[in-house]
Amino acid sequence: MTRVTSPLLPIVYSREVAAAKSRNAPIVALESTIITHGMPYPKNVEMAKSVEAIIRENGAVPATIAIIEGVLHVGLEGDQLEKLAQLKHVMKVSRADMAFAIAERRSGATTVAATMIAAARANISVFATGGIGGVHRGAEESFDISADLEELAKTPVIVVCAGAKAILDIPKTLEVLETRGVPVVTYDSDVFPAFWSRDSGLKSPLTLESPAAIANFQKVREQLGIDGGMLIANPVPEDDEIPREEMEIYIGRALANAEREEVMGKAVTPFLLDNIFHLTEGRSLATNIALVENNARLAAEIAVAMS
Ligand code: PSU
Ligand code: MN
Repeated sequence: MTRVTSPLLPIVYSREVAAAKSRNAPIVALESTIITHGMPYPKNVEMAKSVEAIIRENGAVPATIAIIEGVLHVGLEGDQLEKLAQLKHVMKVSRADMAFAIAERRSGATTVAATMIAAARANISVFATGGIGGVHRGAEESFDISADLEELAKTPVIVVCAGAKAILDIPKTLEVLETRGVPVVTYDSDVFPAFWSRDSGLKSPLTLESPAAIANFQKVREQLGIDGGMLIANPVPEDDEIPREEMEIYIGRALANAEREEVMGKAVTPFLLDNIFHLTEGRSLATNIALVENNARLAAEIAVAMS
């Protein structure tokens, strides 16, 4: 492990990421909440390892981001990844509590928002995940809007996802992204995807058909002095999708369970994902893994095109 001290917070890089940084090789950031709060062990660590391998196969270097006992890690060694995937009481860390986890020497898994903050600090501009957080259904009552949206508005990282999780209010999520000036680009399709399904029923605000076009779009944004992030939505492969009508049934039940059990705040997303996993008898997890792998491939291609 190589310790690199900056004028700001010290970051510990994995050997592989430190080497990639020194030769200016393309790097793709990965989040860790999806590992600790999004999938059960051991599927979570299998997913994390296969996603890293896919990024390498496509010419980039993976940097899984997490806080381990108060230290911000960008890139994890194999044993660290394995340990993280087995942790029972790890914090789910977003912008609000990222510094708290570090100050209090806790371990924390980074959400999309926190991973973007760390990636930007490490000069990594492409990040692959499953689905971003967004405006929850019923947000007009609960005010539950993911910090991921605000982070996309201000932090200059390209986030590759499979759309917004269908458990959310997707039209409202797109409205907030538009208001906050975040480009939403669907890869190779006119329709915005809904995580487990290829079609959310909504038209995509923008469409691009190649990693080179995405890299060029980002270049022009920079030339215009437009900062902040951009969202690339990559539809789940056809063979792996669960159609929207079918997902709606499970989502309806999961939302009713969450309401009955009065689940609130940051527990909502992990609760719904776990509930849907059981309701679909594991099918949602297979789809989730397939879409993250698909996003890792595209993110690596974009990182290569930008370098
Ligand atoms: N996508 C997944 N699984 C997950 C998440 C996303 O496939 O577990 C996580 C991400 O870390 C995302 C977070 O940032 O859920 C959103 O949580 P919230 O809605 O509480 O902001
Ligand atoms: Mn929330």
